[in-house]
Amino acid sequence: MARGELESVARALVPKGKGILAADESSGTIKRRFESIKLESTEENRRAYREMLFTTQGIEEFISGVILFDETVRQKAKDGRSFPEVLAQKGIIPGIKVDKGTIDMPGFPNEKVTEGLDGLRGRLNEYRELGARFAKWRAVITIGPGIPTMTCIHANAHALARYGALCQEAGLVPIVEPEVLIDGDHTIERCEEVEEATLKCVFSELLEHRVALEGMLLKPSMVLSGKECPKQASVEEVATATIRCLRRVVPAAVPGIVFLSGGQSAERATEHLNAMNAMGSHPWEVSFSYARALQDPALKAWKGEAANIPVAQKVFHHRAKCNGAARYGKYSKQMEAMAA
Ligand code: 5MM
Repeated sequence: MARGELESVARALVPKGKGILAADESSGTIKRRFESIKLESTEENRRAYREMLFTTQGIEEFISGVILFDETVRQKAKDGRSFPEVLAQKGIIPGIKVDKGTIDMPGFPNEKVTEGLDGLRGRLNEYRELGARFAKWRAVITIGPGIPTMTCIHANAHALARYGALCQEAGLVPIVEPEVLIDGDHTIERCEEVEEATLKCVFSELLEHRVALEGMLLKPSMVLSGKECPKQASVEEVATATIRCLRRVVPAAVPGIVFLSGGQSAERATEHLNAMNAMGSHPWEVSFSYARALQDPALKAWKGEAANIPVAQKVFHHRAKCNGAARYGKYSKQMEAMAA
């Protein structure tokens, strides 16, 4: 894909009113999600669940792209169409998670590095053939006593840049996801420091590796108080700190920022996105690439039962619509009340 095409796919993923559905849970993660509804994680249950999400009527009004997992990109809907075809026929861009998960970083207790660079060039070419037009790689940064170390931040930033360059070579838009975890009792101020140091390093590596910033998207975590922090920041404080931090370190050449939800409740993730967009215009589009915050209520409504598909799709449509409104800063609690 020429550079111009990468740029137009990147921009097509972040139009006003829309964002990305992350449905790229790997086998271990989807097993944990299904355990919460007491459902066995069989290949057919995973397929049926993804079909329920992807065939929700009208979802394309709020969803620009969907990130798939290796198994899902090869699966089919009941009518025989592959999932990438189902999505593309709705005008939704199919994407693919290409990292192979995290491992403990040797010599650096409680820190992680992401694997998956070996053989990546070949896998990217295959995913493009299967219909993917963008990709995603997640790095994990943990806050704790004495961590993160700059060595861990640097190792992860380097891998993200290598991945980004390979994606662009293969004609796939890279979504670069450095997740600063919400786990811990750290303050929002500490989170902001770590987020800033991480993103500074990530963009320095991306530039070193000649990744075209116009043809990529950033998927960061928001600047939040740690889950166990006694003082939880308000919605306004989170929005202000997150935008302040991103404005310092994310070049305006990047077309969009697509946040992960990272364990926030579905409604809180929508409120935070809304508050950021209500602050006014920003150098980049401020959007979403949520997994749990889009899916959790629908998963609970579905419970693995075919009879619950209509209600689960209604719930999923509602969450997508709320986040679509948050893209304009026009979400309100009334939207939840009306749907309830
Ligand atoms: C952080 O996880 C990403 C966004 O999801 P949330 O909005 O729930 O935070 C997500 O794309 C993530 O990468 C997958 O759901 C899980 O991936 P793994 O590789 O951990 O199964």
